[in-house]
Amino acid sequence: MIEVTAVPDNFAFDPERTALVVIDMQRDFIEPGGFGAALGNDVTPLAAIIPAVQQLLDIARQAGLLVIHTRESHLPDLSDCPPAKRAGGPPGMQIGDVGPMGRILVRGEPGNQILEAVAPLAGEWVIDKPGKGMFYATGLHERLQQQGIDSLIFAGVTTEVCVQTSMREANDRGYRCLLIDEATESYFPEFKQATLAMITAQGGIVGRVARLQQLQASLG
Ligand code: TIU
Repeated sequence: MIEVTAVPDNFAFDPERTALVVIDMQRDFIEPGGFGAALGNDVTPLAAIIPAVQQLLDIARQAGLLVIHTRESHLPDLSDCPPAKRAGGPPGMQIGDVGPMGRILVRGEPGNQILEAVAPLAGEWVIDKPGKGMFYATGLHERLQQQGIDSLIFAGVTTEVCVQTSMREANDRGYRCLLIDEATESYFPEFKQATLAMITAQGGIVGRVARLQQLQASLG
């Protein structure tokens, strides 16, 4: 077992039973000129985590971890998009509408692609998810069980939305969860900090948080 110094206490994992999950590093959320920016968000803090996510990918690949990438995406006919979710967006900028990088959150559109800088390698899993959480309507839990995965290391965006939802779903399914601080970000810095605090409160009620350097040190 590998032991990582983390908050609130150490995170122990077996690399053969652990996956790195990189949540929704898609162009529409992170690039200037994408959907996230068009909604008025400052994407600069999100783009700033790219080097840390690259480093984390390198570490995970070298350690032989299963690597999983997710995208928040819907089918072109929106049959997997609940009307209530679609109605949550402002008029003209709802899921399926034509945004600055193609149809918003629709599979196959330019804005829905993972950033080139953190692109999946052959053999890595790419999970298209219609929800915020990575387990809803994806079949991912069954696939992870088949692989014997019991621990998950998380990165990606945004911390309080798709990352936190996925961690909570994972926690409920019995996975031991670690979030890497520098490899996740929010459009709202205070929401990131609040999320780290609530994940690790009460003895790590959702999971643990470590710095990239702490993970690196543990793998020697
Ligand atoms: N990936 C993800 O977090 N989806 C979002 O819609 N996040 C927002 O913060 N809006």
